[in-house]
Amino acid sequence: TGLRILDRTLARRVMSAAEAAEQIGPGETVGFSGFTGAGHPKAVPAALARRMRAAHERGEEFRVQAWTGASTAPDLDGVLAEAHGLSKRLPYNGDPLLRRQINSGEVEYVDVHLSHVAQHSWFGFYGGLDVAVVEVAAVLPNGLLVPTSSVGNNKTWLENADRVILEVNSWQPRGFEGFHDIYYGTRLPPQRAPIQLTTPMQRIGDPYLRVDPAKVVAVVETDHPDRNTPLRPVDDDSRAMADLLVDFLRHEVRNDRLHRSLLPLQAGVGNVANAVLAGLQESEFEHLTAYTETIQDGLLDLLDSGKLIGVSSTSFGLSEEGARRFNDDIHHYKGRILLRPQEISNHPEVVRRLGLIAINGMVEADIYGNVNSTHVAGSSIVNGIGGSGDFARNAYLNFFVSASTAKNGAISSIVPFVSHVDHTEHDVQVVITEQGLADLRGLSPRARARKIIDRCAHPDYRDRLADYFERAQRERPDAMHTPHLLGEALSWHRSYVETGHM
Ligand code: 0RQ
Repeated sequence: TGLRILDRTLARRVMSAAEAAEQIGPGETVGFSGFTGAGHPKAVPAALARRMRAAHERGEEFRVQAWTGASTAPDLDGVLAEAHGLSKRLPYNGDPLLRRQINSGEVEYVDVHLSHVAQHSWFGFYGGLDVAVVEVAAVLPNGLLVPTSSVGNNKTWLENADRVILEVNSWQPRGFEGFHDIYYGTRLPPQRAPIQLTTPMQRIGDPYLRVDPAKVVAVVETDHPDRNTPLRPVDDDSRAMADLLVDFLRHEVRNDRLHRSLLPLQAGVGNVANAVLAGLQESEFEHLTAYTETIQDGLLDLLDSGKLIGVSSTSFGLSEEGARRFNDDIHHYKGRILLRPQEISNHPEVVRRLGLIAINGMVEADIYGNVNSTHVAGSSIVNGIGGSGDFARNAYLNFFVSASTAKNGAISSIVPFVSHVDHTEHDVQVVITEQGLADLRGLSPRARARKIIDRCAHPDYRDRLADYFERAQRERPDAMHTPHLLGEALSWHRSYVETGHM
C-alpha cells in the first residue's frame, strides 16, 4: 500500500477482491477497463464470478451487463462467461467461450465502432453505468490515478459510473507515469470544439486519470500480468501480403502520393499486421510514425531499430516476451509511446486530419469491394468491428488484407456478395490477398470486380467468380451498374453451411 496507494482517503478503502465484488449487484451495468488483453482488472471479475455461481446454485439470477474498451482476457470475459454471468456485452469481444454464448443467443452483444462508445455512453444511449472497475498503476497523494497498459474507455467509465472500484496492479511498471495523454476537452454537442491534435505524438491532455474520491467504494491490490498473447511465426501467406503492401507504398512514393516517411500508420491486430510491420523493418522507409489503437511487438521492434520515431495508441497487445522487453526497459520508451483514450486514438476527426495509412484484416470481400470483418456466413460473429471502421473510412489510404481462402481451401475469401457488410464499397480502397493486390481507388463497380477477381481470388475459385460476374452482366442489361444474380449472390455461403465447402 505504501508504494502504490499514496492518497490517504483511498488507502482506507483497500479491501480484498471478494469484499469489493460485494459492491456489484445482479442486473447492474459494469464498465471494466481493458483493451486487447491489456489493463483489464485481474481480481474483481473472478471474485464476482464466484458470487454469481453461488447465487445460481441458490437458484437466484445474477448476471451483469459488461462494457469494456475492447477485448479483455480469460480473467475477465472468460470467468464471467464461465459463470454464465453476462446478459449483455459491448463493444468488442475476442473470448472464445463468450463468442459461443453470443452465437448461441445466451448473451446479447452490441458491436460498436470503438470511437463511438464513450460518446454514446455520455449521450445516454446505453442507459446508466452503475459501477466502474478500473486497473491503475498507482494512486498519487492528490488522488490522481496513473493508468496502466491501456486507457480505452477508462476516463468515461470513471466519470459516468455511480460507484468506482480500483485495482492497483503492481505487475504494471510504476514507470508508466508519463506515458498517457488523457484528453479532458470533450464536450457534448452543440458545445463541441475542434480537437487540437495535428501531429501523432502531440500532447493535448493530462498524464493522469481523475476520479471523484467520494465514488470510490473499494481499492484492491493485485500483482498479475496482462494477457500477453503468444505471437504466431510469420507464415508465407502473411509475408506475401506484407511484401505486396510495402511494394505498393513504394509505388505511391514514386508517384508522389506519399512522402518517404509515409503517413502515420495504423495496423490491426494479428498475423498479417505483424508481418507488415516486419516488412517495414526491412524497407527503406524511415522516420515513421504510428497513430493506432494497439502496440504489438512489431511496433516495438520498429521503435528499437529507430525506423519508427513515435507511436500513439490506446493500448498494448504484446506477447510475453514483448511485455518483458517493454517493462524491463520502460524508460527507454518514454516520450516515444503515448496512450490515449480510445475516443481520441480512433477519433474520425483526428484520423482524417493526420491522414492515416490504415491496415486491417477481413473475413471476406466481395467482387465489388464490400468488406465483411465480423461474421462467418452472415450470422455467426467472430470478434467485432473494433476500430477498423473508425480508421478505414477516415484514413488517407486503407488496406484490407486476408488469405484468399480459409478452412483449408473450403472457403473463398472473395465471394460474389459478402454475407455481412462492415466496410462498404464506398470506403474500401485496396484489397490484398496472397494472390495479389487490387487498387480500387477511382474505379467503377464493374472495373473493381474485374480487378478483384483477377488479382485477389484464389485460382480454385477465380473462374467461378468470373462466370458469376459474366452471367450477372448478361442477365439484366438495364441494371449494369453493380450487376448481381439476386438468387445466387449468397449461394456460396449457403453451400458452405450445407456442405462444408463453397
Ligand atoms: O478461424 O482460427 O477458427 O480457424 O477467422 O482468421 O486468418 O487467423 O486472421 O487473425 O487476422 O483475423 C477479420 C477476424 C481476421 C480480424 C479478422 C476464420 C479463420 C480463423 C481468424 P479459426 P485469421 P486474423 C484493430 C482493427 C475486425 C476488427 C479489426 C478481426 C479466424 O482481423 O477481428 O479489424 N477484424 N480491428 O479460419 C469463414 C472466411 C474466413 C473465416 C477467416 N472467409 N470465412 N471464416 N476466417 N476468413 C484491432 C482492434 O480493433 C482491437
